[in-house]
Amino acid sequence: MDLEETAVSIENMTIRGAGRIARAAASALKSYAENYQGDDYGDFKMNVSKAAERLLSTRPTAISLSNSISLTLLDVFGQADLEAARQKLIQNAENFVSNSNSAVARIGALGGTLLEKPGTIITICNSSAAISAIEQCHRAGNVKRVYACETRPKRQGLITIKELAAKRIPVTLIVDSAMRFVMPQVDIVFTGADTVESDGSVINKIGTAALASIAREHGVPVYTFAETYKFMPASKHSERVKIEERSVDEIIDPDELPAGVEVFNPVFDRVPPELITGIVTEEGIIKPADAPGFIETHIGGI
Ligand code: RI2
Repeated sequence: MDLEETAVSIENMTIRGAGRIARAAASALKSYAENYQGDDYGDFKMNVSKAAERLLSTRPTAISLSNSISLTLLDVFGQADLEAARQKLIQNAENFVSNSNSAVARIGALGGTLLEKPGTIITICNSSAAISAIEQCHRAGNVKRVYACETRPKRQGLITIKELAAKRIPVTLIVDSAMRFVMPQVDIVFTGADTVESDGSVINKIGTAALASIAREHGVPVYTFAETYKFMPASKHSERVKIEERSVDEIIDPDELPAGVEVFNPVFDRVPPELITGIVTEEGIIKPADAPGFIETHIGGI
């Protein structure tokens, strides 16, 4: 897949999930650098920067995308010549992908300790980090059942049920509007994250804030799984990410819309820090209030 094909696949969500998007962007920049034919360092810098901008333009909300690009380009243009810059970029991208995969595994291991006895989990959308944690809870013998929210409009809950069923984890698919109905049977909420803002707000798939509010109403703890590169970097301290709006046809065939009806399709939610019990990172489990210090320590360099 060349860089433009990767960009289009991220845009149309063939490649989706904050972690996967981040790894795909790093890998696309790596291939771009490997296959770069020119010999002028200035042109290399300009073309790599344009390639990075194209990847950045694909989806606005997951900070994992811009963090992966920043980490892949870290110190690249300060190298003495084109070849050194190329090698630096390739090494950065390889490190990012390998660290990202290990982070998901480590988060799963930590998440596996959150259920101390057999219980019921509810999750939304499809998060590889949350699934990694569910799998570890299952290995510990502590998963009675997982409720998987369908996650309209793109229905990524269907990916979740397939993945859990393949691991023989008991799973029940529900429509999103059934989340309150089942909450009395739920012991813990597991969600992924696209971004953790510097005040500890978690940005995740639309419906996550409703899920967290309903959990709070029922006294059910809410854990979010977020690798370090899903936190806002210190350079963006106190900024908010843009919440992506996607097209009408994800919800309804535009030809079926009565005249004069508008459709609004925001695809992410901002979950306020007070609704989150803990954020599970590869560096440990933190409280949302710890986010500023965590960001300074772990992602301050970009
Ligand atoms: P992992 C997804 O976004 C979901 O919101 C999911 O919770 C989040 O990314 C994190 O996924 P989308 O790309 O990185 O489906 O844990 O819009 O796989």
